[in-house]
Amino acid sequence: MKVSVITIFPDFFPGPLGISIVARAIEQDALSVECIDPRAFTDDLHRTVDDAPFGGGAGMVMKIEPIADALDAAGPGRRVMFTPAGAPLSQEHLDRWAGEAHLVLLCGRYEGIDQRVADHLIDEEVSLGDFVLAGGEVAALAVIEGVARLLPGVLGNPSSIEHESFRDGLLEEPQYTRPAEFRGWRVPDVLLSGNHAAVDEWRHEERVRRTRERRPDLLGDSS
Ligand code: JCQ
Repeated sequence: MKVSVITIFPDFFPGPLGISIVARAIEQDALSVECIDPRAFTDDLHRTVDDAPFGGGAGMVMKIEPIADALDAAGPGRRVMFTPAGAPLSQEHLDRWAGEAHLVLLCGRYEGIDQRVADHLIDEEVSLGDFVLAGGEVAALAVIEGVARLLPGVLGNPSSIEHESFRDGLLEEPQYTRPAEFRGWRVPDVLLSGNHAAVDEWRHEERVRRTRERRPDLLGDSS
C-alpha cells in the first residue's frame, strides 16, 4: 500500500515512521509513505498557502490551488481529510482503508481549508475526537500506524488482530503479568487458579463491566 500525505510540515513524519511496526511495514515493502508539500506548488516569493477568510474574521484559511495541485500530484487514491468537523475515526475506517492500494491523507492547518476542497476533491472527512489540534499531521500518523498493523505480513501474530479492543463491540479485559504481588497490589486470584473456564468467564464479565462503566455508548445505551 502507498500513502501520500499532503502536508506543509513534511518534517513531522520521518521520526515516527522510523519506529516499530510502521518502520517494519516500510522495510518489508508492505507500505510506502511519501509527503507532498503544497508549498512546492506555489509560485509567489513567499510560497503562500493561506489567505484571509472571505467575509472577514480571525485567522487564516488554506488556499485551494496549492492543495488541488498537491492532490493532482498524488494521483488517484482514496482521499481522506482530517478535521474536528469530520466523522469520528473508527476501526471500521482503518479496516476499509487497509484494503486500498493508495491512500491520500490531507492535513489541514490554520483555521481550516477552503470548503471547496472538501466539497469537490475529498472522499471522506474524519476526526480523531472532540478536541482541536494545530493541524492534521498527528491524525495522519495515527491513521498510518493503525493501517500499517493491518497490512498482510506486518504483525508477527495475525490472530492478535481479531483479538483486540472492539471485538464484539466490547472493551478488552484487564491484563496482568508477573509479579503476582507488587506493593501489596495483587493480581486477581482467578487468573492464578489454572481454571480456564473460570478465567474465560471472568474475562467476559470484566469486558461487559468495563464497557458499561467507561463506554456505555458501545452497548447502545447512552446512559
Ligand atoms: C482532527 N480531531 C481534531 C486543524 C484546521 C481542516 O482544517 C484543520 C484541520 C486541523 C486538524 O484536525 C484536527 C482534529 N481530529 O484538529 C486545523
